[in-house]
Amino acid sequence: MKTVLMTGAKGGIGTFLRKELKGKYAFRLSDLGDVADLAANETSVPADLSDFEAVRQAVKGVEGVIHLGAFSVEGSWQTIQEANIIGTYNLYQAAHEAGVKRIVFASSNHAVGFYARSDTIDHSVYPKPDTRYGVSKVFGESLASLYADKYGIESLCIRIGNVADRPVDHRRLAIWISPRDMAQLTELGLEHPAIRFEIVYGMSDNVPHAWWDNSNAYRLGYVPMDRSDDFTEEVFKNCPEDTGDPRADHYQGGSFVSTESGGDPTKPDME
Ligand code: 15L
Repeated sequence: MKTVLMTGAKGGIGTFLRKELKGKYAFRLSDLGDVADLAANETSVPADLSDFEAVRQAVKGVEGVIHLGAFSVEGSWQTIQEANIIGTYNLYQAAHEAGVKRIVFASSNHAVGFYARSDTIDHSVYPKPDTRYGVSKVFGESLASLYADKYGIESLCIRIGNVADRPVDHRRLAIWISPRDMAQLTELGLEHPAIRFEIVYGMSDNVPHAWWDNSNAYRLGYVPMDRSDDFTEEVFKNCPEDTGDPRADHYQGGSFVSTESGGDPTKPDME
């Protein structure tokens, strides 16, 4: 059984993945504090990602990393810089020094949040981050690319939509990914023999709502099990399509795009 370090293990996605991937890996679980409810094949290695020495200890001897650890919404520059920019740098550099060859990087849809919902984008589009948080995810993808080309560390970057048991609003009908589909993509990222540097979108089978062309994930063998369209009726019954923030409703990143900029629909960058 492979030993895999999971950073950010106490977060929502980490909690889902531990359940979905139970028994498949020996997990070294890392977060700021101890992970309390350890199952068989799980150990806890608390580490602050901005502390290089702590990260060095955490990666020692592992065969792969699932890098979820981050401040996962918009935050101050200092917060994003420490947790996401320095933290991800430390992770890649420590992995390189320890000879770890495979990393699954939790990127985010907010790396491309300023694409309009009328656009269909694939993995090769130029980034359009909607927040400092989104910028940190673009940074992480760039770092993954650099460490692939320079040092041969293989990365699957998953631009995650929203991992949840069900899509909770209209936007999530486009970007939702079920826990088991997220687990499938993660396992593919750890196991696929021919990954060097790849970007895929972390979404279930979201036809006809999706804005993303996920053909790169399908090319790598991803076969999503769940469909957001099964929840369309429920979402239309419970949520207004118009959230009252036209800018948020116009762009893929939703409310992240209007954080700190007001949500003025007359702004000239509304395409
Ligand atoms: C993310 O990247 C966030 O981490 C998560 O909390 C959700 O807000 C998600 O994006 C989303 O866009 O719904």
